[in-house]
Amino acid sequence: MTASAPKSPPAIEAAIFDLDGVIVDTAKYHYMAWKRLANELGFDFSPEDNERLKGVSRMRSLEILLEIAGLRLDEQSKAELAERKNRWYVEYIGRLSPSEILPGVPEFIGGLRRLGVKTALASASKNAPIILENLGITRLFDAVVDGNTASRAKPDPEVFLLAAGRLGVDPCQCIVFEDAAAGVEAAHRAGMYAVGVGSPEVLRQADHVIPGFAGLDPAVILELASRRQTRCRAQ
Ligand code: B16
Ligand code: MG
Repeated sequence: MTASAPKSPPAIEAAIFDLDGVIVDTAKYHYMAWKRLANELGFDFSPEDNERLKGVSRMRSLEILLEIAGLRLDEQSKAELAERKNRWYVEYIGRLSPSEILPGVPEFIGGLRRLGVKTALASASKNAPIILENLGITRLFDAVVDGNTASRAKPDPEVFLLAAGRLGVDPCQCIVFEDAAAGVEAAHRAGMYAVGVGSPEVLRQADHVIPGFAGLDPAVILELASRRQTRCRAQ
């Protein structure tokens, strides 16, 4: 019996992007709206507290805010507060313009698409479609999966698996770009290669960390991910 040669990992065929913190910094608008709500309720909410809300669903964010204030409310009051915060947030993001797209993002995604890679957006935000419209980049994505479609929050892998399904690509041939630790964990649980966007201290579990997309060559990242992907079942 001859020993079979080790199988090389399949090439990356799709790239899946988180929204807030990867494509655009909407965290500052979430912060303005949560702080306004906290102030109305009689307490303060700091930028450090806001870090805990990144990548977290709207309802879970409210629960964290209330935990910080030591407040316990019934479900109906929580739903009303979340709705009030969202009205302010939607007002703020109504003024978003293409100038707020993070540096290098359109060039990087455009480059991937020219190399034949499919692209998807996978965000916890129920406002993702309006944000993409206001930034003028809806056309950069073959599929959009957001908080309206996915019911389970990251680190559950649902949002990424739905995106891979929409693109018709095996999860292990997908690369994910994420700024939150919970998102990196979700990508790994989906069997995907995870690139952290931001600080290596926060994104310790990522397979690779980049500070941002400016000047980043899509071919180099694809080559790296294709070579290092170890989560394919048949490998
Ligand atoms: P919405 P991402 C997340 O976006 C934000 O990081 C998080 O702070 C926010 O609570 C969540 O979306 C839900 O947003 O209230 O608009 O539905 O990072 O998953 O793109
Ligand atoms: Mg994010």
